[in-house]
Amino acid sequence: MSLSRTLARVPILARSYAQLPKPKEITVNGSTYATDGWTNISSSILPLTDRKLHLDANHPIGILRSLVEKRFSGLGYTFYNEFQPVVTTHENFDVLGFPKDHPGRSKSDTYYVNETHLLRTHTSAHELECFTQCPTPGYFISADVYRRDEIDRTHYPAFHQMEGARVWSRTEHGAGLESKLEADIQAIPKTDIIVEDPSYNAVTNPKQDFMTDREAELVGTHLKRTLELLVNEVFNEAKESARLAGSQEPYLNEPLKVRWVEAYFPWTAPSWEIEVWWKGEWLECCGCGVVREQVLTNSGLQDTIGWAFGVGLDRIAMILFGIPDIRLFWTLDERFKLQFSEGKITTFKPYSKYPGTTRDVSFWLPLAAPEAPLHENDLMEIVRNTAGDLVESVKLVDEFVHPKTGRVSQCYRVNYQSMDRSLTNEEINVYQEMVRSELAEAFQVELR
Ligand code: FA5
Ligand code: MG
Repeated sequence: MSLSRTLARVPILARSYAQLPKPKEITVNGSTYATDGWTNISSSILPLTDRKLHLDANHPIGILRSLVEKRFSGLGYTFYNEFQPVVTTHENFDVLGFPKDHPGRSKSDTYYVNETHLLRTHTSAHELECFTQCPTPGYFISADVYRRDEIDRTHYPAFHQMEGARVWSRTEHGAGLESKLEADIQAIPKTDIIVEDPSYNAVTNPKQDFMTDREAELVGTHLKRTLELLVNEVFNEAKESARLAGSQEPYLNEPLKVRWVEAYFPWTAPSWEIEVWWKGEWLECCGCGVVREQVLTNSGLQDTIGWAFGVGLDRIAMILFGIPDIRLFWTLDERFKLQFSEGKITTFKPYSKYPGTTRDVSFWLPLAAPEAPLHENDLMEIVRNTAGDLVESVKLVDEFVHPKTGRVSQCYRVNYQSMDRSLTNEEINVYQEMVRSELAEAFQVELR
């Protein structure tokens, strides 16, 4: 874009979004909602809710979804892929037992449509309706989810999750429940993955009282073998695709290794995360656990036991397809899109590498906390609303307290880098100036 065209956009963009009168209504995926003091969905997020990348059979996210669904078809699961991203706070938080003061509920972490509706922050928001209506013992849900978050190569405010769950009814199986669980575990296809599973800790990660020790052990084992199968399928495909692309890196000859780590989620107990050993690092890719009785009974399932998990698809797809930056999933550039097709795992070939340019913004925070104190996610949002996907990352690089005045100074470094073209210094300066004035206006910081 030429500088004159960039500048022509400035008067519109440079008006502080914090100062703009809020529209009375907001339309998301064709449904209109009244706004209120909670509304904080920004103009840069709204269009993403229509993209449905997980349904695009030729997009890496859609290809990954199909790969997993194919592995699990015929094993007793229903696949749900069409849920809309606006859900109620009840579905996203209350039903799952999130405490009222859980940070996930705050306006700085979550995009609210209004006080009662929000953009789902995870696919677990659909557990209630799936447990209620699912005709098979298990289900998978794939969907786009939204979180106000930091900006870097592996974090983006919109990403994708795949939820899985499986239940067993005590009423249906009666005294045969344990043998049914054992048989279902036996029926899971075997893998030769190496598993590190430190012994179960009843104190730090206890089972629920409504389950016997044996039931908890069997449900946990079914969950673990299922996720190991999923990981095995996906990461062996990733290796195969790297080999086909000509890679001879040593990790390709190592056996696949995972480990189970204790975790906490309000609606499961015990809870775990599975991590995969990948190119010399443990990669966290999924949270899971044995579903709490309350969630099942809230969904009308009496005397039922089961498990649930939630996998982040984007970081796995980055590995599977060799994609270096999470923003690339959202590009409309044909040079990205044309590289991928249904059912095929191929390694991404960078079509260009444009250098990044950094700019620092330093400021003093107000001494007395202003009405809305500056949260790091607010700053991320201002930068993103101003410069969109031209922002590769934003990092706090310096912070100190003035010894005499007690004021806090912060310095953030913004890396501007386009995925599709070279940026000029002039246009970066324009964006940076807008970021500075937005910050000063919205948060009363004193620029330095
Ligand atoms: C959850 O979202 C839970 N709903 C998972 C769950 C489901 C637990 C069912 C128990 C039962 P968590 O916040 O850890 O958990 O996110 C799950 C995965 O999403 C992470 O492992 C990670 O792979 C991915 N993820 C989280 N934040 C981002 C982000 N900003 N960008 C890309 N991927 C992300
Ligand atoms: Mg996590």
